[in-house]
Amino acid sequence: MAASKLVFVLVVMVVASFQFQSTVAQTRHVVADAFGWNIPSAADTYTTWASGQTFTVGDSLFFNFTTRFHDVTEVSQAAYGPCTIASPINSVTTGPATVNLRTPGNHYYICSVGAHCRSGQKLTINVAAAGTAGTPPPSTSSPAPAGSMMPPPSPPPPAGNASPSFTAVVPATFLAAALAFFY
Ligand SMILES: *[C@@H]1O[C@H](CO)[C@@H](O)[C@H](O)[C@H]1NC(C)=O
Ligand SMILES: [Cu+2]
Repeated sequence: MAASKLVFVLVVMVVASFQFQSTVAQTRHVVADAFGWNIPSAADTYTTWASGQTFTVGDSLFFNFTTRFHDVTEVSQAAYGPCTIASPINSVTTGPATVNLRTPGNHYYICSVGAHCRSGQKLTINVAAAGTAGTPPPSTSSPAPAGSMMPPPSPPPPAGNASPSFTAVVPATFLAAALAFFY
């Protein structure tokens, strides 16, 4: 029957795309979206952007800037606050630049050109270890505004389970296999 074949094909496609997402979830974060990596007009431009992102080892940051006008300099936490550029961890001077997030924890990026960093061209992010989805970095969630009609966010999955892909993918695969058998 045509309709049931269509349902089967749809189920297989959904399952296949879900498995792909679960196992190869590497996000490319375009820093500040269309604004790119420039001197912001508001001091909290990059803080606000980062608070809406979830960073995981294996992801990358895309800093869109024009070579010689800006750079991406990774610094220590101590250097980040006062915008010290004396002992950078790493610096990329050619833009646009892709920075791969290889280690978990906090990372600090500034622009070392002129007084750009002190003007707010600085970004700090918290990178979660790979395979720890469900344990979001601390202090990224904010309470819903008073009077909001939005339901509270759903609780995270139980802590300590190996990975979301196991619990979700195995039954999905079984379902797809069962359907393939019957159709
Ligand atoms: C980078 O920024 C420039 C200037 O805003 C923009 O024209 C260009 O499309 C951006 N490039 C990418 C790859 O986002
Ligand atoms: Cu700059």
